[in-house]
Amino acid sequence: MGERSVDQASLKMLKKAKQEGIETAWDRYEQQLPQCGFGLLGICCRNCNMGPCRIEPFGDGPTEGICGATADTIAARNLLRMIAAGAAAHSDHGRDIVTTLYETASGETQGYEIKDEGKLRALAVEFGIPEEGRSKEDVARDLAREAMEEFGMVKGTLHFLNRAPEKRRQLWERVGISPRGIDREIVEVMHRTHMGVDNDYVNLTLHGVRTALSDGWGGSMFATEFSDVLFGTPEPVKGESNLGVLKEDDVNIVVHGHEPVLSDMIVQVAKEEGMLAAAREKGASSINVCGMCCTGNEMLMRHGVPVAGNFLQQELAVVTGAVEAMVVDVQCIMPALTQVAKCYHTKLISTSPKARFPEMDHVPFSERTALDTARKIVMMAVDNFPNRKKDLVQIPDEKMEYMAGFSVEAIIKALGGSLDPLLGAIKSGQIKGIAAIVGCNNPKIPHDYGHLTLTRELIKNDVLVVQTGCAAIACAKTGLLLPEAAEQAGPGLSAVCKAIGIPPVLHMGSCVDISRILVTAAAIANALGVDMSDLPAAGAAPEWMSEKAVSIGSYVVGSGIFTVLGTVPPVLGGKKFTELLTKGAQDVLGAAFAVETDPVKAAALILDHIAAKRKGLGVEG
Ligand code: SF4
Ligand code: MSK
Repeated sequence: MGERSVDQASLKMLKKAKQEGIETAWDRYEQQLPQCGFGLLGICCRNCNMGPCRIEPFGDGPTEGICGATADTIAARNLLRMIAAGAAAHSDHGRDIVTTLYETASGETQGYEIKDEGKLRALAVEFGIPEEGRSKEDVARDLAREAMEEFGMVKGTLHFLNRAPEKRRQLWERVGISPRGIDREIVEVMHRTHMGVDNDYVNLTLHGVRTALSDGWGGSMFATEFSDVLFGTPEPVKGESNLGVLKEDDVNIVVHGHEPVLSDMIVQVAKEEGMLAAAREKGASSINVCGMCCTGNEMLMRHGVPVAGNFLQQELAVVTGAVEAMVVDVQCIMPALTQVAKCYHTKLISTSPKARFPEMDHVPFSERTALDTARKIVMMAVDNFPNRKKDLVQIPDEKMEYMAGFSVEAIIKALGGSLDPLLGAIKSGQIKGIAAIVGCNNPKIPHDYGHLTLTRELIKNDVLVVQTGCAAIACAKTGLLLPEAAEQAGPGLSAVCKAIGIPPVLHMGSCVDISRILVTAAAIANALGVDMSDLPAAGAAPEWMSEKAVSIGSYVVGSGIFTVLGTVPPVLGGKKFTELLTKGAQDVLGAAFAVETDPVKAAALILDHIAAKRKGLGVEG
């Protein structure tokens, strides 16, 4: 696996980048080698100015920081801060969506409407908000207020915890990790990890899980559910993926980041006749809006918008020379884009007050003027079309059809109105279990190799795979998200997919939409009358890189689901802490982490785990 990517389109663009003297993340990764051993092991600390301190991992140097903090304390504190950052990112995204719903219901936004009134009313009932005989705007305002309070709530625990099985909720209570207000848990991480506060790695870990749970069952779940209310609950939809979706004759706009609030408007505005006429005037045939990373996932789930690629393809999209504008919001946007764009004509446009980039154009976005802002941005792209350096344009041919849009509601609909057919298939052994494969790309692993190998191994063994984020885009690019991919599945899974007309790999959305996976797992556990830790289910992040992934992994394990990481987390310097994450957690949470960089071996671990859980449920075979 000496190649940088297993994706042909990316390899072509990497070759082009090299010819044109462009550095990419892979080059910069190589420049970093060898990476700092203390950092890799998680045993350097900068939490106070007596430091920085580092622990000598081989015992022939300091075994404690200046304050006496041990390797386990330092590694645990560092991981907790990663969880806090990840949970904050997801939850701040969630809060923005909740705020947009509130402002929309108050008539203060431009271009938004409540698209799924049914879901709005169902959520209102769930939160105990009267909805009968009331306008959807009144209900939405009350619901959004209630949600806003959950971020900083002073009493009680998060409402969405009620969706979890009784046994899981009791466990959280018993262990003392039922999450309270989302902001509170994140603040408490920062307090506990301050010099001289929580120095017990076990106690720290428990709070880390609690904080992560406030993301999965709080911030992320709000982001997903309220996005559905505002933009519509996804239904199966077809589209195309990979860099080949860029069009030679069109104005190409790539929307990149995570939040759908602006990109949804850009998709809408790019279809306006005035915009299309302006594009024609500049010599283009049309306007082609494509997605990248999770903004792309949000758009493809609801509109079937083409997706140009996943995380490690962001620079490569610019290298095609065919992108008039890359519009970014928040998260996973490489600052290196500004250097790459200098060699082409691409306009990079930041839009969030939270995410500015030196030398990038900034068009401030506000929900109150969303349509106007979207029009301004689309016009900037249109005006940039004549600036294309034609000799630098090379769009790879590679593109592939996908089927996405598998919200929980869409899965239940595809199953004929209830989860029963899925439960029946699991009990009979046609489907052995369910694996969630999620997360990023990371130049430490050949791009997409981890996602594709693990997914293929699992479906071949009759494990239904559900995906989000960049993992899902990797599979979209290879046709694994098509019903025809059932041919690559084992006989049982293949038969189920063919009978229902679904792919063996279900795209459930963006990173925050892992909350959809939690809801599905909880519903299955509830239907079987068991805890989530009893399910023949597993999580995996074969190519993860972001702090959000640390939070995700922690809430998945905290929800009782065994999780395999494909890149090594910075914890190994804390030996007892690592032992806790990979073994001890099993006794407390009913699930633990495994680290396995070889996706074939990771699949074997998951298959063994699923077999053991099937045995536990008495559904062997
Ligand atoms: Fe060193 Fe302790 Fe300060 Fe960390 S908190 S930098 S280990 S003295
Ligand atoms: S975009 S968090 S690289 S999955 Fe959600 Fe992809 Fe990971 Fe960002």
